[in-house]
Amino acid sequence: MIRVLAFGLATALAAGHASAQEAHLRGVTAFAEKTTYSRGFEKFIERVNAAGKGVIQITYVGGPKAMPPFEVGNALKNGVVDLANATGAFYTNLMPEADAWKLTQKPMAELRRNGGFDYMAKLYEQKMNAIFLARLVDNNPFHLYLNKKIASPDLTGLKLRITPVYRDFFQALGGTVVQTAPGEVYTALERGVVDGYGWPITGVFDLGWNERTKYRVDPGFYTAEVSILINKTAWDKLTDAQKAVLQKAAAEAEAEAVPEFTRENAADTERQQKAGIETIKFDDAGTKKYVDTAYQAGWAGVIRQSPEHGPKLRTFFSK
Ligand code: 173
Repeated sequence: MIRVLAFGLATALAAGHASAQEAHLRGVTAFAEKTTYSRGFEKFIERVNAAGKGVIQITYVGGPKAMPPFEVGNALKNGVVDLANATGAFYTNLMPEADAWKLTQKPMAELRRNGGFDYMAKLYEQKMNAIFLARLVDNNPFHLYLNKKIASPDLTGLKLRITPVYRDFFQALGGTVVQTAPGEVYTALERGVVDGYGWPITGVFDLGWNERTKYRVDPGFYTAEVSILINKTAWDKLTDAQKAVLQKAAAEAEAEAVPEFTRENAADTERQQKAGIETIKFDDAGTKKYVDTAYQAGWAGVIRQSPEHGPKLRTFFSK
């Protein structure tokens, strides 16, 4: 009897010991290290590593030097990395619906209440084997940057650098598009391979594109999305205490996104002006056509690629 008890106790201690071991996760970012769209993830890692001593620790693998941005989705899905900082446009090969985040007109807090978040979360589980932890970028409009002046929303004859974010919109206005990772934009501009590019209001200075940019078209359109994903197999192996450290850091990061980008949008708008980037504005009718086309072409693209889920997402995400 005592032997049986002793054995049981030893087993319980061993099991207790195993589950109390510090978890180690590896995280990669789809954007250059220490630039605008990696900073939120880097802060998240610092928070987790500070709060998670002895519980959970993240090793930062780095950015595009470690892994091409358009490969990050695959690596996360297959468990090559446990955590990824990426935008939906970079893994549309696995989940075309992820690009619809750009079209959200409601804050994440509301989407987490109205079912929109849960709907997307299910798609992340099914298509990416991933848990969506936090959206780190929101309230951060995209713009068209140009080196040739235009007077109306007509992009005929212009060659523009894109990702899936901008494809349907720029094509709807007559533009010719070429997809590149952010790391190739500078060279494409320098060599005149493109006449312009799509990018959010912030981050133009990170890789020196200001040196090769004459104009920004106003207003912006959509809102950028960059989020932290975790491989679901890795997630399922974590204890409640380990999950709690990630969830707390994730909730804090998501709550900070809107105020953070309100500040950064204003700062970078001013910085662009000081750097001599001129704004192009259309007349009222042109502006309306530009913005309406953005949303109309954007949703048409999402629905074309996902006839099953696109219309549903539109009802959750649109105002
Ligand atoms: O232009 C891009 O590379 C892109 O799609 C994007 C998305 C979110 C943030 C920054 C860039």
